[in-house]
Amino acid sequence: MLIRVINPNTTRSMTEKIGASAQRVAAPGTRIIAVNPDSGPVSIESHFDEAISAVGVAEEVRKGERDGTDAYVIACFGDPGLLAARELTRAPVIGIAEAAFHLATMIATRFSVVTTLGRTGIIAEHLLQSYGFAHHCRRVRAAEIPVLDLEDDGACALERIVAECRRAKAEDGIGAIVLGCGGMADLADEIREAVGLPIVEGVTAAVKLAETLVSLRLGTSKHGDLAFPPAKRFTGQFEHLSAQPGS
Ligand code: 2AL
Repeated sequence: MLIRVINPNTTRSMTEKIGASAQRVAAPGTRIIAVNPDSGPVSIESHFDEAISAVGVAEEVRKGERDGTDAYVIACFGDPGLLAARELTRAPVIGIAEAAFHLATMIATRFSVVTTLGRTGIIAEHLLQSYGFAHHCRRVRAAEIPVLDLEDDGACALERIVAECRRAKAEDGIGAIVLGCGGMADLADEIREAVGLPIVEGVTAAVKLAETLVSLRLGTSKHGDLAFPPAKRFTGQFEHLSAQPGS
């Protein structure tokens, strides 16, 4: 089974970290390819960053279709371009936020999210609403860490995330915590150890859900709104996204 894990930002070191976390939980027969777009923001922490990154996600799905990909994971907590990506393939496409929310509700009645910057909290809140998980989430918290500080050993990211998780445990009346950034994938075990609560991390959750869907032969439905988009010509810098085989 081939799972293409797409880090929607262009920071290669984060893509490698995400790929290693994905491979660590993958079944023996699963091969992970971790990729990121060639162009776009180095980190995603605004609505604007998300909008631009969604084009890169679509490009990576188109590339994956040429490689026989069995499933895709979108490894950014805003799940940028998720529905567009689903339109482009019959394979399952899983966003890390939706994967983490689903699993959190199966192990706890209430959870909180601990994300990077406060200003990106609204992105998680919108997803909780649109996916129907808002009633399960007590609070979206932020450790106030810029995404790229997760790549900087001197930034004390782990300590700051643990401190916020401990506040969530003490104040929110929750049974689990969802980590709110793909760049936190390598920290989940240490955070779990330090906080003493189930910590749901989206990259690993999405890989296991992708494996489940593939093994059950469940792919993205092509009946209805997730059918391939209408063939048409794109112009200018997006000409390469014009009608493709299979669409
Ligand atoms: C993210 C994420 O997961 N990757 C990134 O660049 N930005 N989202 C976030 N809330 O920090």
